[in-house]
Amino acid sequence: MKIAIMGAMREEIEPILESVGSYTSSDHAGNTFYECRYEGHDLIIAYSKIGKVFSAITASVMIERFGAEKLLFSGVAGGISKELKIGDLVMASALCQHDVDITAFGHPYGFIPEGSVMVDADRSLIDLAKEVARSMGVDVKEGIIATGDQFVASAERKHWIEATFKADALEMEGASVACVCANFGVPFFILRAISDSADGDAGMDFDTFLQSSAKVSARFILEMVKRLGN
Ligand code: 4EH
Repeated sequence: MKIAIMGAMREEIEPILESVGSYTSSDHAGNTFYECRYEGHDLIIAYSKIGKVFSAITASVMIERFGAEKLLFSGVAGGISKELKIGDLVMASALCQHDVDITAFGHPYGFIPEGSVMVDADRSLIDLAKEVARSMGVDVKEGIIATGDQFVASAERKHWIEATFKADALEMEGASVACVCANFGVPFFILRAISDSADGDAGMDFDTFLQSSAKVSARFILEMVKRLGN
């Protein structure tokens, strides 16, 4: 099976590239795409750059040009839920765009006509992740991930996102990737390890924990690939 693995930042895919052995690379639409064989699968790996627009481009290219049949996202996130500490894993059950606001027309926050506030992730990939978590002896929380083109470093904004969307974690790419995959009919899975708590300390914590948390997420994603059937 052709499996896409994407991140937003170079740091999020570097631990994956380091683990897969040899690969080839090609440039397209502003990204570099890495291809390799791994555990009986064809992998296509890339980082998009930060935010909803760049991540939507990359996911679209992985599906349309490279023929990805499933897409796994690996990266870091700001924690909202008190259960999520730095280094903990969270997988999205559903994702939303916290920065979409056409409430002036009577729509709820996050809603775009002919779309939906929440996009559900693939149930069988979530179930697979639960099995992988059990066999690795690690904890993965399932929750709502809110996405927006903002690095959230304020308790006030974080609490608004929590109250409005019941979100457990936030980041800047998951919902756009989810939207692309849902519209192409490609099953997707969004995994994040917490790098900060999206409050006043977020900037400093992020710099401290980006690399270590990115590794936690990458390691788990590769275990999932090993368990994916053909
Ligand atoms: O890709 C962006 C990165 C931050 S912006 C979203 N990623 C990390 C997840 C994330 C996040 N998103 C929003 C972790 N913590 C977050 C938070 N709010 N508090 C960035 C980072 N470094 C350099 C430049 N931009």
